[in-house]
Amino acid sequence: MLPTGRVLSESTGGGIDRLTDAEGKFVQAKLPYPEDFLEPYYDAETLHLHYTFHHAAAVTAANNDARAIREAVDTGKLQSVDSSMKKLSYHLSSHILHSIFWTNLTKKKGEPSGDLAKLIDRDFGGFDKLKALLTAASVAVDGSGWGILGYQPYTGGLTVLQCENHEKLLQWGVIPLLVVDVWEHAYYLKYRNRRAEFVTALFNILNWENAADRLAVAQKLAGQ
Ligand code: MN3
Repeated sequence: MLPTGRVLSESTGGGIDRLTDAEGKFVQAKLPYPEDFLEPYYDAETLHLHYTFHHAAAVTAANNDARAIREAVDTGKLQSVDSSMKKLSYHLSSHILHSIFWTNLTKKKGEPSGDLAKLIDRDFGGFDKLKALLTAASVAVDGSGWGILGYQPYTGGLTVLQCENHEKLLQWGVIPLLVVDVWEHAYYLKYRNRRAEFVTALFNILNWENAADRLAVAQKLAGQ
């Protein structure tokens, strides 16, 4: 099925992404489009490597981390469990953000509408200003990380985060709506060292309908 913007899992009744199977093991959802779907802005080779190796490795590692924590609990050998907890935070956050990232991309250039556009106007002063802020946050990440537009249920508003690695510099509770991967693996084949060019290009394929769907789910979860 090709993405139309309505790509949240039907199996969860349009709720938040389900990242595990029935046994609770982390699993990678299928890409919602063919690997060359986002050309020329996002090239097929990068997408292939990114999804098949980088994202998949995080899923495998998160399962290993979760198993190590469970074994430590079962055996009472808790001396080094903190290391597994740190790794799970890193790998599961990678799995969550990558899973969202694929659904945040589409072929059609668009802009926010409806409630999402209204909140963007209220919280940032308009789409152009949000675009400038999200771009600046993404381009300026120290090392590897993400720019994130999220919904903060404790305030009922939108927020832009600059996330280092996959799990640092966050606010508790924030539900990501739209995420920009600025790890070098996300762009280096095509854009080389030109991260800003990649982020600018990405705005041609951001799926604002998906972000709007995610806002509706986040507000529902928050009871707002
Ligand atoms: Mn990545």
